[in-house]
Order: sequence, then structure tokens, then C-alpha cells
Amino acid sequence: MGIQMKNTKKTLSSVNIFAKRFVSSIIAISSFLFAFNAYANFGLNTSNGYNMPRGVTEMSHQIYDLHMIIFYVCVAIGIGVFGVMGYSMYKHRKSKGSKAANFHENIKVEIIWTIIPLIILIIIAIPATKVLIEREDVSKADINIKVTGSQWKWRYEYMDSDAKGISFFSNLDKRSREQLQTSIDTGVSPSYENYLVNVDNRLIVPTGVKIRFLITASDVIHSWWVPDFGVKQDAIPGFVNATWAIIPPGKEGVYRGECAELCGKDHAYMPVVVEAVSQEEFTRWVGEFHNAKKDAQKNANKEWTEKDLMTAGEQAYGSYCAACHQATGKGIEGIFPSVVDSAMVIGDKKELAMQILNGKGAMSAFRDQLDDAQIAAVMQFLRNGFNKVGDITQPSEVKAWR
Ligand SMILES: [Cu+2]
Repeated sequence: MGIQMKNTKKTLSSVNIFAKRFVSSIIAISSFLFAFNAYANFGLNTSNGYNMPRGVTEMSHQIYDLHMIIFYVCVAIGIGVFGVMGYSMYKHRKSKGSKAANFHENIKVEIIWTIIPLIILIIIAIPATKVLIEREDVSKADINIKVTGSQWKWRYEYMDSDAKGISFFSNLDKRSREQLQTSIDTGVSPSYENYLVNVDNRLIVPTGVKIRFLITASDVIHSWWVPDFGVKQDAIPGFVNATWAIIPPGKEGVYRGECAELCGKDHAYMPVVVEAVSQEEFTRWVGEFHNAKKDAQKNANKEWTEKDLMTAGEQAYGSYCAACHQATGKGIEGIFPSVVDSAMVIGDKKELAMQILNGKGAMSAFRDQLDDAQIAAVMQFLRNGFNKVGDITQPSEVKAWR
């Protein structure tokens, strides 16, 4: 009996030591994580991989701060609840001879545990509502940009003053597309730094003004997401959703995002790239864009050489067609038809042009996306690169068919 007593005592004291060590290591690990988190996040605009990014706009900072306040409230509640639980279990453990109390329906306790969470919720709701109302206030915008999601690219249209009439599509860049194909063919991992996060045409926006983004879609639901702006808005066919951002002067740079709504086969391949530039730089870009458009119109009227058409056609095919018809031109059996030996491709020129202009079935219309020269070039590449028709298609012909 004496020996048994001694053993029990020994076991108890080792449990005690274990519990103390356990609790202190939990506290040590948590404080390290908090310190690390605080160190990694404050004053930085990028994500450390453990938390959401703080972003560059005033709004994204507010969202981040709100997120942190609520995170710490949750931590405090967690420590409180689990602390009381752990303490009670340890203090009133069975081995110490504690007997479980048998009571229920304590009005006082029930009122307390209803009132306290209610107060906490109200305290949280005040800053959350404030941020939410500000987030939704799309009034008094300086410039408007319409963003249309479609499988699997973005279209940007500028709606105001000098920039009015500027519109272009933004596709996954050619290099990513090529590396994707190589990695599928050979199993070699892509080494390109901006693999799958680069586009051919970036959205250019000025800093220091309120930009209203009018967001919609032309086929299925997409979502335009730029974490650094605190912007994530569903793009829904038939609806125009609005959101906004003010990028502070001095924060010029490249900001990246993704389509954040599962939208089909190439959902992962429709990145968003926004380049914020100063006001002067923006004005210069607008002028350049209009000039380039005039040049493109001139190009459509001139007579092209076969070689120039093929070169331009190969490039346009890589950017606009390869996502579905593949770099090989063979398509994907049962989904995307092959353009090699295709009756459609080698048949009547006008019919092929009409299909590219207007789309058909799953294929979208390229009327707004490609100019006459690009369509003629793609046709040249389809008919004489992948196939051997032996003819030439001039931009002026496409112009007449439009
Ligand atoms: Cu999408």
C-alpha cells in the first residue's frame, strides 16, 4: 500500500511537470508566431505567405486592419475559452478526487454567455460596417474603365475624355503559353519568373484618381481580383457590378491578380496585370495608343507581303487561338477542332473570315478583338502554315467582309 501511494504521487508530479512544459511551449510558439507575423507584416505591402497582403490603396489598408482587429479578437476569445477549459479540466481532475457537479439551466450564466458575445459582435460590426459602406461607395469617380471577363481573357474599355475609345483584350502572354505547352510535352517545369502571371496587354491606370471599374462578363461568371487594391468583384453576364480604387501617387508599379471564379478549362490562365503610372505618363500612353490605332488602320489599307502576313499570323495565332486549337493546330479531340486539314479552314475564304469575326458555338467572336490585318494574318497562317492552300488573304478583303 505504501509503495503504491508513493508511485501515484510520483506519476502526479510528472504529469504536473509535463502540463507546465506543454502550456509554456504553446505560449512560446504562439508568441513567436505573433512576433513573426507582426515583424513580417507591418510596414510592408506584400504578403509574407501567411497572411493577406496589406496592399497599396487606402481601402486595402482598411480591409487589412479590419482583418487584423478581428483576428486578434478571435485570438483573445480563443485564449479565454480554451484557457478556462484547460484550467478547469486540470484543476478539477478526477485523479485529485474531484466530483462532477450535476446542475443545469442556470439563468444567470445563460444571460451572461448571450450578452457577452452580443456585445463583442456589435463592437466588431461597427468598424466592419464603416469599411463596407466605404467599399461600396462607387460615386464621384474620376475615370471609368469597363472590365469584361470572357473565356479566358479580359477586355478593358476606357469610357472617359481622352482615353475614350481605347479598348483592348488582355490575354495570358505568349511565353507562358509556350512554357505551358513545353511542360505538358516534356514534363520539364517552367523556369520563367512570371509564368502564368503575365499578360500581353496590361491595363494601364493613372495614380491619384478615383478609378471606377465597371465589371461584367460575356459568357460565364468570372471574378476580377487585384489583392493589392482590395478589389475582388464578380463579373456576371447581364449585370454590371461596380467597384473602385485610388492608387496613391508614388505607388506606381505593376500589380497582379487572377480570375477568382472557376470559369472553365483555362480559369487558371487568365491573370490580371495592372500597371499604375503617373498622370503625365498616362496621358502620354493615351496619345500613343490612339496613334498606334491610326497606324493599324493604315496597315489594313496597304498591300501586305506573304511573309509579313505569315509572321504576324503566327504571332496572333499564338496569342489568340492556341489556347483552344493548341500550338500544334491539332486542337483537343472532341472539344476543340483541329485546324489542320479542316474543311472549314481550307474551304471558302469568306466563310472562314465570317467564323473568325462572328464566332460559332464555343468559339468566341473576334470582331472586336482583332483588327483586319490580324484576321487576314491569322487566316494566312491557318491556310498556308498549318495547311498548304497556296493563296493570300489581304486585310482589305477582311475589311470588306466585316
Ligand atoms: Cu475567369
